[in-house]
Amino acid sequence: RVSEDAPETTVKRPRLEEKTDLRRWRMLDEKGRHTWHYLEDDKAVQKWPQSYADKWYLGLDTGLPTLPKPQKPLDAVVNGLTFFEKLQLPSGQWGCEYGGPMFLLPGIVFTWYATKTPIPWYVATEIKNYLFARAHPEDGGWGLHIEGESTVFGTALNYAVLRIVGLDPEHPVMVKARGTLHKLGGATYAPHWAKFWLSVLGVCKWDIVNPVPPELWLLPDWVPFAPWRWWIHMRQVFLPMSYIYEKKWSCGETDIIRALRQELFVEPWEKIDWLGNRNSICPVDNYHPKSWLLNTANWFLVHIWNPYLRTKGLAQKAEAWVSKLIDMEDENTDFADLAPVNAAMNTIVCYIRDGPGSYSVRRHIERLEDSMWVNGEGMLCNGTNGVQCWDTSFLIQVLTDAGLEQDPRWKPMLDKALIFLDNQQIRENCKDQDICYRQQRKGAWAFSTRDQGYAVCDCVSEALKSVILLQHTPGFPQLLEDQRIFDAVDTLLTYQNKSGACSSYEPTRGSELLEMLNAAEVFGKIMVEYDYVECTTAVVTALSLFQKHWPDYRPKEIEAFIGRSVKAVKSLQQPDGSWYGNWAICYTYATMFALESLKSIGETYSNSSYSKRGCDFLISKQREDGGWSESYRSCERMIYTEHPTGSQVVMTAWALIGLMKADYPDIEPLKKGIKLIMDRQQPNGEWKQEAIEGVFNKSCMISYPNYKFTFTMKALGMFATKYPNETVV
Ligand code: LAN
Repeated sequence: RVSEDAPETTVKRPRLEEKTDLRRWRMLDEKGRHTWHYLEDDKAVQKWPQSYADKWYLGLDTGLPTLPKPQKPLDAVVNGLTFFEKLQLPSGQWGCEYGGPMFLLPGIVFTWYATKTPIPWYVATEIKNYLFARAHPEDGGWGLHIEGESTVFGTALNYAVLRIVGLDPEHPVMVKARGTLHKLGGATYAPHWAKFWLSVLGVCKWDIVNPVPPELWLLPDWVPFAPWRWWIHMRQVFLPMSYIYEKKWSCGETDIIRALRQELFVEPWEKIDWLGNRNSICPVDNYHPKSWLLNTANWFLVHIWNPYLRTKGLAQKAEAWVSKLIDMEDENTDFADLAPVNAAMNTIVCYIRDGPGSYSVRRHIERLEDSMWVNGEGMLCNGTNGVQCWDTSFLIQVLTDAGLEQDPRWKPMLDKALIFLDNQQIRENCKDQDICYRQQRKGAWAFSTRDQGYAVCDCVSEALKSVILLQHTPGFPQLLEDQRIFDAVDTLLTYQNKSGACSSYEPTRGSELLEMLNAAEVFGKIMVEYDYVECTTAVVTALSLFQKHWPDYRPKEIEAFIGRSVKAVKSLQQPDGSWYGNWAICYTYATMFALESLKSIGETYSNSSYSKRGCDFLISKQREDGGWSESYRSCERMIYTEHPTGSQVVMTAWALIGLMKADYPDIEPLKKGIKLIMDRQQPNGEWKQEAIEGVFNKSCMISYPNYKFTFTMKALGMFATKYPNETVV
């Protein structure tokens, strides 16, 4: 409909080069906030040398030396730490690429385009390089995530990104991608989110977007499907989407936009039946088909509500409330926002509402940088603004598991890591917590940074364990006084679901039936919080550790919490003895956690049928070479599936950790697995990247590059403390 900007044909196209000089990229770490900078000036290059971490992220030679060949598992841990220590950043954390999903970068680039934010040539160039590197080797399209098959979602959006950063439509990569897109049916067959973004660009007409009614936000809290009950990621995306949908806003029409209208579709653009294609979706994109209920609701909204029933007064009221909630999200996160999906959309809302050049827009644009990442392939967008608190917590636990926490060799590294967690603890609740439906967070840690400020129960737990473990190690300072530990525990105790299990950001607030309103099509299980064995275990183990040191603090509640949680973990066990993993791949990951939960109440292989069946499951999946090799397909299909490339070190480490937590009695399978991890270690102490490790929403994979250090070393370290005399060579 209306475009609020004057039509313009002159948005400057970025200059595009073949490549940038990777030796000029630097990652700036400001108290955990990381941003990438390209130094064009030679003097600046000299003044700010590349760190080991920069080189490692960029796939350049780090020049780190060959280390003595490990004789024992503990030597391998020491070698791993010697390497990993060099990657620690000044603030005390380990930066991390967090790529995988292929729908994040488009949101950022479209937002730059819609807000007329210039794209520097080195950014445009590296985005192009990344997308070239990640195009499907056979058909040239892009999928939902880097290992997935080509979809309309991935291909239409990333094709548009490439055009915006300056690619010519006749470039062979573009021709190939376009061919694949057309074979899949073209952009009329895109899922909801893609139709939304393409309408923001003005490549689609808004009629093709299924309704995103802002009025839902006016529903009273008691309504079973009121948005405050939805999983936080869904409601925080729905929020700005509903605002933009309401405005039917599209950015200025340009040559590129006009060209995309011709290139992305199979039909002539002028003849497309926009309204009639709202529900068209390519089968490969349609992981979670819309329910009859949602289809009926959409029909009602489009054909009855919007034309006949909707009043202007109600629409304005809804818009005002949505706008206020967006402001609260921006303020609570200093414009970083929950994740780059809603951050991009909130930026557009501010651009529409506050105008170009406003503080809100400028600050948003700065903050979008926090999620950008550069690696040897090019520039991508991370799933969050980093993995800072999460990875730092695990690294600390590597040392405590390996019994190395008192070794002065690692003291400086651990001191810095502890200082990082000290700085990153969230000290206050959101001031408008109840109005904007936020969970209590005082004393908590986020997955990434305190600025982002979203407590996640397992992130709180892992950080809390790490802090307690270090602060009880002689020689470490008491940075967090007891009250701050109690704050964390108080917050953790708010996380238990009725079932006894824990979820991620909040206890479950709505029924699973809400999945009938899942409009995204490409993801499963997104509408509400579910019971997660991983998160539950983290909380159980954190509370157990806390109780050992502070037996008099809320003892009854903690005891009851743990008892109910472990019971819930047991009830989540599958008939084959495994557990389904929601946040990494898949049965192996979750079974590791479940066995740890059981161990925390003293149940192990020898005295618990749950533990024994979990171990037997893991053992049944061990391969000839001693490793484990589960594939991301397990998450989608919900059946254990092997990865075609064979054993993976991270997967092997998870299985071994699970078995060791369960005191699995036979050392032979453990030795075989440990040997595989040791054999894969490089002479300089690092491990190479293998298949993708993480997942969310059942269908989308995400990378955890630091896991190949933290979990491998944890497995080796646990083995070394359990069997100090075993050499495994
Ligand atoms: C994450 C990353 C961390 C992850 C763990 C802490 C590992 C997990 O145990 C709990 C859930 C959590 C916090 C999690 C939730 C979903 C996230 C934020 C992600 C997988 C990273 C990216 C993903 C987010 C939803 C991506 C944006 C996509 C949308 C569908 C909005």
